[in-house]
Amino acid sequence: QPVSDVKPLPDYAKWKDANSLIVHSANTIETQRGAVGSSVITPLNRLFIRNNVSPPPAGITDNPDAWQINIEGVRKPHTFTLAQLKDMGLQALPMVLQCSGNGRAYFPHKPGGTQWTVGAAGCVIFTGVPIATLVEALGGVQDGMVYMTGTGGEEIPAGLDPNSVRVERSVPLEAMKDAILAWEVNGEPLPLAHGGPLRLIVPGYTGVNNVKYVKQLAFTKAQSPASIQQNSYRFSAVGEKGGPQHESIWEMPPKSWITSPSSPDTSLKAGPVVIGGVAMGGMDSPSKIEVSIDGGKSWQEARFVGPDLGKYAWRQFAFTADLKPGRYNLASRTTNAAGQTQPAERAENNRGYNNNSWQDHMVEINVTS
Ligand code: MSS
Repeated sequence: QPVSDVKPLPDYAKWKDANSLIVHSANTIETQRGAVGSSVITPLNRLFIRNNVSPPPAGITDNPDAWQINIEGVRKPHTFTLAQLKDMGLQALPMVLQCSGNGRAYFPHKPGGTQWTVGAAGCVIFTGVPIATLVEALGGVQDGMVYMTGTGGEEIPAGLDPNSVRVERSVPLEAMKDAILAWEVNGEPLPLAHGGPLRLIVPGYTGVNNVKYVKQLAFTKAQSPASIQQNSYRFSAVGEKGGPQHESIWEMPPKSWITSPSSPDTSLKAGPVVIGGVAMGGMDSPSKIEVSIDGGKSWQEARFVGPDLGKYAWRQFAFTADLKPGRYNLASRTTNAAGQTQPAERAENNRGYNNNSWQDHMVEINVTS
């Protein structure tokens, strides 16, 4: 990006590594394609940030153990402090956190919203208490509940949403199975930027469903009335406004992209070139990864580089190609353990959600003698 476009990091994210990031705005910060590294886990100082409204005051993370959360819609509703949650159970969850709008920049109809390329995603380890454990301790979910609804801790500025003062998301009840309430990420107390002191984590589901600064977890009959649930994050046709009649953005599809070489203007010398990237499987492990150097005409199987940290994590891959001088279109395509393969075409939709097209994510390189 030209130097004049470089925006400063906002105060709450000053500790991040500016050289690895693209700052779209104070609340939308993307990881550069080449800054992912090859160690499975994304360092926190390079992890993307997305806030729909400004985060709450930094002071809320000063005394994390005193943070309170209400659990509703169970037989014995209860308010816990974070200190109490810490004694109820412990689960570490390596997983991809990815914004619903990651890859929006590649939609030809130019949807409004942050023009994320590949970097509104990272793979991190959240640690917290399994929600299933809490629910069991509280006598189970009340009869007739179909959704799990998380309520965020910041206030939506007046006038933005007539139906809610809080960021609220509902997911199908079945998502509870592997979900946790997390207070730690990559071994550190959860920072404000990523939802500290406490965050709802729903692995396999897009970023927005992972409610930060969570102050209430409710099992509900209906989805939250908040606009972020009813109107945005829905699959509507291009040109059509989203509404409750459209499918909500929940589960992530399989996806991969090349992270090195990372940019179209990378100039490479002929000879062996290691092509690297990341592959995620969505709701199942990535089980196969292929690379193409001819824009998808032919494919060859690449190998996974790092360990398998479970079905919700991504895996780095590598493929060594012996390249003669010329121009190449590099692409990658993953298949998950359920047999779903990343498609060539994106699923068109008005707001530019869930882009997992391998075509859209190609990198064109120039190899010289
Ligand atoms: N939460 C809250 N509370 N608020 C807000 O704003 N956002 C979303 C999630 N959660 C929010 C929440 C989104 S949208 C996303 S992506 C995520 O978050 C991000 O994360 P990080 O940590 O990275 O920042 Mo899209 O689908």
